[in-house]
Amino acid sequence: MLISAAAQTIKPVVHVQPLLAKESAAARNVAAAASPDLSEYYAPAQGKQGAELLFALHTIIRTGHVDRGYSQARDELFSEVADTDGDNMVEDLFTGELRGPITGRKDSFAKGFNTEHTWPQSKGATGIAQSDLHHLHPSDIQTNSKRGSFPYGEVAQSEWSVGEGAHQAQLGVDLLGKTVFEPQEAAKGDIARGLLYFYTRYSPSQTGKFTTVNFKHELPTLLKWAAEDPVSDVERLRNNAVQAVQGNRNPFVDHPEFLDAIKFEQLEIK
Ligand SMILES: [Ca+2]
Ligand SMILES: [Ca+2]
Repeated sequence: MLISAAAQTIKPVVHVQPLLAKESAAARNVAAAASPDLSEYYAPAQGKQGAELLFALHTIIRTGHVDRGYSQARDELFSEVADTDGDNMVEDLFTGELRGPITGRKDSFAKGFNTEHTWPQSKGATGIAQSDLHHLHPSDIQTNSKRGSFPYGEVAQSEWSVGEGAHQAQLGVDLLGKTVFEPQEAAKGDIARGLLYFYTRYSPSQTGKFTTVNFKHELPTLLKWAAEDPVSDVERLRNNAVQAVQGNRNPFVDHPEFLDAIKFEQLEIK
């Protein structure tokens, strides 16, 4: 089922108009994604595990992280980060629906998109974290309002849904009776790695609103999703695009094995 879900996410490239400059940039990005030399970037994490590795990664990804403000971040999201193939068509995180042409945040509103904070603003995505592109995604405005600030999870009893088959997103209760939001199959690992990044980036330097109330409930599901929906080439390109504008990377896209080495399930999540 997961293989077919992944296959369905491969969409034909729609060339609205010849965009030679962007296409050659995309081609360079593909080459970079194939063999990025990140050994120096991750050198301080080498040989570490558990909480020690988590803190080493925190220090690496905090260093050089530039806050460009929320408006600029959303323009970067819609024009570059969520459009790594450069065709001006952008995907809804929750169902995979493609919309465009979109070249910035103003176009995105006109196409019914807004910006999903996978770590909700009400749970601590404020300040520099509000505009941290590693956890921001284009999303349909109505689906995003259904998600609200509920935790992500696997719905056992559905109350609302949109999309079909592997592209369905739904809201409902999980096996523990908690209301959760479940996205399309292809987004599950991406969301998981973004939230695990967010915890690693911000938990040691918490601000007033920061809370792990969602994250604690989500964690077992996030680790499951990260394993079931492995890192894709699009995610690698996205990671490069985010680094280009905000100066830091998602370690769990570059090195999924860090998740096993940290042993999140054995950490005390405060
Ligand atoms: Ca695109
Ligand atoms: Ca994926």
